[in-house]
Amino acid sequence: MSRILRVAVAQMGGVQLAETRTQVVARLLELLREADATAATFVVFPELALTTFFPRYWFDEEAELDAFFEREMPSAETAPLFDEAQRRGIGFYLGYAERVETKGGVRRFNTSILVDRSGRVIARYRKIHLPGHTDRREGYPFQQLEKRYFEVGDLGFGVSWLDDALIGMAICNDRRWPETYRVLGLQGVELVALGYNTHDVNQYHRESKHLKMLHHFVVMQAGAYQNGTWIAAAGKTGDEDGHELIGGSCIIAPTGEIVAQTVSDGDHVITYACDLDLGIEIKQNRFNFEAHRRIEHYGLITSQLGVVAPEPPDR
Ligand code: ING
Repeated sequence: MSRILRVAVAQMGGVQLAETRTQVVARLLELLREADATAATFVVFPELALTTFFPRYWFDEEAELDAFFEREMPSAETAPLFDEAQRRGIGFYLGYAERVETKGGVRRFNTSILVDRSGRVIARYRKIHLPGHTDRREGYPFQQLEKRYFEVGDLGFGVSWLDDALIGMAICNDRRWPETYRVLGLQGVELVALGYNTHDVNQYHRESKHLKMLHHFVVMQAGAYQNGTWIAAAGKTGDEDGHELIGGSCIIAPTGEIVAQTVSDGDHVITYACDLDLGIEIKQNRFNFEAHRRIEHYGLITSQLGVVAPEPPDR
């Protein structure tokens, strides 16, 4: 008997700068109800789901920046989402900006959590691949200051059992790096939940919308197939204070096929009955790591950071 997990991807339209946490949580609650109406038992919300994508803005004052971070999760504003999910017996992935006070000082991460169907946080992930820059880029259409506002995640890529599904987490730019999926794949991941916020234009060079969407999908389809895992990707999409975020929220099978995809750029739920055993055949044959990988030849992947190429022959 196959293990079927009814997964919902809860895509959000833009979160405007002026929207309060309470207003955003009301939208998340509506998405949760819509997901429940499709009999989903696991819902994936986007990256930084509680706020606008604030790394597009430069902040001089720490207090201004901290307004976008959560000091506790659940908080008073987000507790209704946890309560409603627990009442409906639904687990979820939620992306948000995490602020932690430690003996060594304040730390800030681009974080996601995995919440089980009893409303308990069973796993936390802190984004590892932070794109963008730390300095202010005059003349750019928007800033991309994740490297300035967040620390590199310190929890690695992990997997957790949510009922009988082995779930891993990633966030946005992580989806572009094959290492993300392979480290999760080496832990037997069956579903990678990820949220993203991707502007539909690049800061520094023109790129067609076609290419933006091709890159968005191809990296996840490859990651799914090469590791025999499902991927559920929830975007924050559409207009955010005059900036456009791509849509393309989707659910991808371990075969690499896109089985469900949004065609809008607003608040929208797509659901699919994911057969978690679909990946077994791929993991036992085509990508049977134990039988086919040759780690004795992969040393450069973890020992060398950047490219080291031989000089070209004298011409
Ligand atoms: N956003 C973008 C992403 O990886 C980006 C940044 C866009 C990097 C396009 C490279 C190319 O989708 C986040 N939040 O990581």
